[in-house]
Amino acid sequence: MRRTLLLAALLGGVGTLAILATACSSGSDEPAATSAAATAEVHDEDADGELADAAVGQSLKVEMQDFAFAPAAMTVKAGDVIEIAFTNEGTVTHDFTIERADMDWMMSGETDMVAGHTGDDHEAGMAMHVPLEGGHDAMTRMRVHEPGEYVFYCTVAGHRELGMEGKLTVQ
Ligand SMILES: [Cu+2]
Repeated sequence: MRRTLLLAALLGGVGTLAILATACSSGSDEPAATSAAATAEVHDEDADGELADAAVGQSLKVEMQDFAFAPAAMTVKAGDVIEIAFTNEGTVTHDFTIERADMDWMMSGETDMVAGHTGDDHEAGMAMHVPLEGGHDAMTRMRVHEPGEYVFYCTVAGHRELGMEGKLTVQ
């Protein structure tokens, strides 16, 4: 069932994601407070291993801070595999979340995510969700299919308002 949903999301693209997003209890203009509902399964959107085996087109480093992202603006190419090394340099838990995008992503290599979280928050309408405790880090790969401007932010209550928001430009 779960695998079918994820596969449908991959194959169906925007339409399916929109349906999943409709099921999300939070609107796009307010932080989602759904990360606690993360399932116990390991994030496995890349079940066929395609992202894991693909050549990396660009490597980025993103710091989560109390309370900002550095950098707060990134530009990548549509269809490229982007490897992002996340580090939470802050003292409290933060996350990197993209709510709506036609994209694939996966944890790659050593990850150090918040206990009980796996980043597999698709049912909550999130396209990508990487929660990290202070001082922890994670390697990820992602690929956004459609050019456009996407917002990323931290879903922890109040953090977005304090400045934890940024822009991902996909060309
Ligand atoms: Cu935060």
